[in-house]
Amino acid sequence: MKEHALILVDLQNDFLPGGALAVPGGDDVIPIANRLMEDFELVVATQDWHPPDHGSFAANHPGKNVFDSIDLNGLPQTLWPVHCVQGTVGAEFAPQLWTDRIARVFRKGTDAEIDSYSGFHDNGHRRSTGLAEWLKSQGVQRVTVCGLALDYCVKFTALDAVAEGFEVALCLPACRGVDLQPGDCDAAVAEMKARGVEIRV
Ligand code: VGL
Ligand code: ZN
Repeated sequence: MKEHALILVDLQNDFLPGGALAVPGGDDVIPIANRLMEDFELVVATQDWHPPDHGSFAANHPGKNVFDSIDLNGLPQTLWPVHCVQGTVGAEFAPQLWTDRIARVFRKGTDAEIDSYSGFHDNGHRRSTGLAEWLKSQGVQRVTVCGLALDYCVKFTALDAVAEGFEVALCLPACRGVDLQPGDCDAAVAEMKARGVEIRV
């Protein structure tokens, strides 16, 4: 039997309304994610987990503003508000999330020098979080991805899952995006679809 896992992406306080990098409607996905977990034998979660000196924070680049684009150690980097700092309330999972159903948590963005949108690798594909290796060790061949933010961490996690050889579905009702530019979310969905991700609506 093909094991099918659910990957919950970054369901953390800082991405919910009132958080440092609030995704509009981010709180709507928590009850949907809770219900979705009941359909899976295996649930994993990613957690954005930055040190305070992380290079993706605008505050760490004097003269730069939030949402500016810079070169960070050779990679294009959008600058974000300080968010998901290790050990802070903002980095914790949403209190309404049924975390007892999560078998393992994979933290990312822990290296100050490079960001990590995907739950599998950093943005330079330099280091693995161990997620792909662990899923494969559990016999997983198919994953369903959902969470926050659709046009960043969800997208890159789904695309990396395809690259790792998994069959990938996206549960769109359990995602919300940033849409820094209008249309970003639609473009993200189109890109995932073009790369073979099954879009479930
Ligand atoms: C995310 C921007 C910065 C995400 C994380 O979870 O989509 N976006 N860090
Ligand atoms: Zn982040």
